[in-house]
Amino acid sequence: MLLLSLNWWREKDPRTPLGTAYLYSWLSRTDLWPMVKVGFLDATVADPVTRVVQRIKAADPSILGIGVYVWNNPVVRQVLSSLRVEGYRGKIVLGGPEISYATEDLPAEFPDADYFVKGEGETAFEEVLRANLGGRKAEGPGVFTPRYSPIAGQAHLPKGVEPVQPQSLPELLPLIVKDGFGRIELQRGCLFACSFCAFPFKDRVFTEFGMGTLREDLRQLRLAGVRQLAVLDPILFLHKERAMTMLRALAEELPGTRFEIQSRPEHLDAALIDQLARMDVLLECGIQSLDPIVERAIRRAGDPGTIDASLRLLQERGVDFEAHLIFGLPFQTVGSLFQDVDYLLGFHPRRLRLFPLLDHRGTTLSRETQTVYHGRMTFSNSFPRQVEETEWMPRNAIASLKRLHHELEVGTDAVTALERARTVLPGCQGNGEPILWA
Ligand code: B12
Ligand SMILES: C[S@@+](CC[C@H](N)C(=O)[O-])C[C@H]1O[C@@H](n2cnc3c(N)ncnc32)[C@H](O)[C@@H]1O
Repeated sequence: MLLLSLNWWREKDPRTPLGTAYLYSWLSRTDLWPMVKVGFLDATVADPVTRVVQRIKAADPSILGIGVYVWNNPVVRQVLSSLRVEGYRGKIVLGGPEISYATEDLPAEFPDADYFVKGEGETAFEEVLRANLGGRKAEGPGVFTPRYSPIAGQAHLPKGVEPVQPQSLPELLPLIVKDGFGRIELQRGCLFACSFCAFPFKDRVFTEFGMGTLREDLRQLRLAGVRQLAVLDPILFLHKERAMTMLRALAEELPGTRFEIQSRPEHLDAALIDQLARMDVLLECGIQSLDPIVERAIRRAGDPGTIDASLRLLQERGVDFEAHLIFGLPFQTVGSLFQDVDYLLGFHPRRLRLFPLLDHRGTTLSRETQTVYHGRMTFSNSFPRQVEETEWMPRNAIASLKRLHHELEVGTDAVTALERARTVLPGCQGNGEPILWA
């Protein structure tokens, strides 16, 4: 069996993403292990399709598993159709967020696939292997053949059962750590339902992994030379006591390491910020918008007082943090966006990031663009589908904001980049009276 990843190319990324590494580590603990041979084929979306197809054909696996994400969706389709044209007869299994979030259109979109796995891949992929070995059709939660209808519902690990952490397997460490950089997942899912977000897994099942093996897993990462660790979880600070235990474990087991951790500022408190200040941390604060009208529209409400207090404390304690905003959201004007920009710059974040709204398939917002916002929001047709114009933000303003986005991403100083942007963006001085969100 071959696990193919088609990655978004970045120099620093380890060769194998955790999505497929988790499938391997799970299978390694099942009774199937002696009967299967698993290989990774890690390529990037920039690699020529013909080369990827050649490599798959050379391995000639009986099962080919692919993680489908927004950045590789069109490439996966090209790879699959070339593979079939070239006579590949093995079973093709697709999983990942683009599959988890899709609906009835899947068979038409990927006519060459044999199975679609929605949700957590571990047990569902195991079922596909068992079925293949037993000469039967795979079935069960989250496993669909193209003819199965409806393609709805997701696979999850049974209650109380946790995934097998890839860092616990020595053979995986060189694949998931590169030049001292690695990633770790400490919980699965997210409890929130922000309308724009395509966070796996769609049905909001949320599991916090137990801490039984945490320290040992972190020690393995230290032995593998990790000096920079990205924690993938969006709401790590939701439960403060647990978050504090995790932070202490990270700090003690991986001394001298820089941690990249996501947080909604409203989930932080003084004790957590104190602990963060003792560590080498980059906190990635997803703000998205602080305009109450926009927040209501995207189902993202954070108490402004708590957000303000957290940002103030982060600044005071010298914790390095990024602030993220999205532009092109429903009801968001240029004035509203810049009100947020100016407010956030007051806390001197290490980096301000402004993302163009992406229309991710299967999200509430994507559905709304076909209903309540029909004709009021326009997106590009290429992947990922980016906002181009909204009733509230003109096309030329969005085009300028995309240039600003790129400038900020390549590290242009925020104040300089924003000053330039302001000269071409009408309405960026705010909607009138400054609103004190706090
Ligand atoms: C690491 C990461 C990246 C890396 C990419 C790494 C790479 N391999 O190329 C980087 C930093 C480059 C990146 C970039 C982007 N990312 Co990103 N990223 C992530 C992140 C944080 C972690 C992925 C991960 O390892 N998850 C942990 C594993 C265990 O979960 P998983 O991947 O979903 O895998 C499980 C299942 O999906 C399934 N599965 C996965 N593969 C397979 C394969 C088979 C065969 C089967 C059966 C099952 C299966 O089983 C796995 C185990 O249960 C996720 C958020 C998250 N926490 O998941 C976002 C996420 C994947 N990214 C996302 C987005 C939108 C982006 C960007 C477009 C952001 C932007 N605005 O530019 C860019 C892409 C570049 C571009 N401009 O197009 C979205 C994807 C939505 C989608 N539909 O694909 C996510 C979900 C974040 C979000 N909430 O919006 N990203
Ligand atoms: C990987 S996401 C992490 C999101 C974070 N968990 C949060 O609190 O929303 C990183 C950033 O991508 C941006 N982002 C997420 N979904 C987006 C979308 N649909 N369109 C554009 N940007 C998006 C947000 O600014 C977010 O903070």
